Amino acid sequence: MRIDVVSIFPEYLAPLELSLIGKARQDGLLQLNVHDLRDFTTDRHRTVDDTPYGGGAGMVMKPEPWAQALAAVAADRPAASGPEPAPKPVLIVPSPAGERFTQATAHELAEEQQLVFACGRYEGIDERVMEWAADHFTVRPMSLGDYVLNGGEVAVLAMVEAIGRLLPGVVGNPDSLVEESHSDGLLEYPVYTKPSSWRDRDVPAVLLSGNHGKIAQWRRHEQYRRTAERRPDLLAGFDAGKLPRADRTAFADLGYDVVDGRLQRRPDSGGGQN
Ligand code: 6GU
Repeated sequence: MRIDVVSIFPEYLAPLELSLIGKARQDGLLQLNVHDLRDFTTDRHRTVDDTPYGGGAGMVMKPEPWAQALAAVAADRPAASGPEPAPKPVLIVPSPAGERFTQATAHELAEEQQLVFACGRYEGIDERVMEWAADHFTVRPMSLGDYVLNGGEVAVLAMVEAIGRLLPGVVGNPDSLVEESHSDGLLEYPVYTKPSSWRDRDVPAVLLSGNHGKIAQWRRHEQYRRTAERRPDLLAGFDAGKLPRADRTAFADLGYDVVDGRLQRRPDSGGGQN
């Protein structure tokens, strides 16, 4: 995969040289280039922003430096690998006004040949850039969640890590990708290591039992308990159609019944918090 990031703070992306993603770059699994938007300005002050039409607070990023930068990265793209022409690169525009970036999005984007990230600052990028870019890219404004960052750089660090670790060979043991939070729409179960007793706290006995069926069931039930407590919203999308009886009972104990293959919160189940 090839990734290009355009930013006015290229140094902000330095952590992408570390750890798993840095290793993937060294190993040639990921070709990642960071570009300084100011290199695509033509004025003496390397201006990238201006005041907003219609008034209001803050500054807006000017369109022309963005068009120059994006045209440059689109022109310098990987050659088609087969008889078909190379697909359009995906232009990801980090923004709290974007579509929500999820684990499913990460999987989808991990299949692409080229991703380009356009890091906005200030109040954002002139909207016409996204319209113009649609001729050269599949444009996807993306948000990490319902809070506001000062710019797209931190969001790009998060998205590149989430996508990069899904590329073949990046995570050493691919089994680690199977049993992690969100891989099955639920939160992950709690984990423990040695010593088995630590500061008067014992590891749950079932994990020391050697009974792999019991351990798998306990872990599933812990996933249900955690998800019901911390992220009850995720349970609405959970396929409860083929659950074993013990799992239905576990959900019943948490105040959820299975109705037409979906979990339904029992009205009288109290607690009040979920
Ligand atoms: Cl992707 N960008 C910015 N600037 N703020 C955000 C965000 C992205 N996701 C949540 N807040």
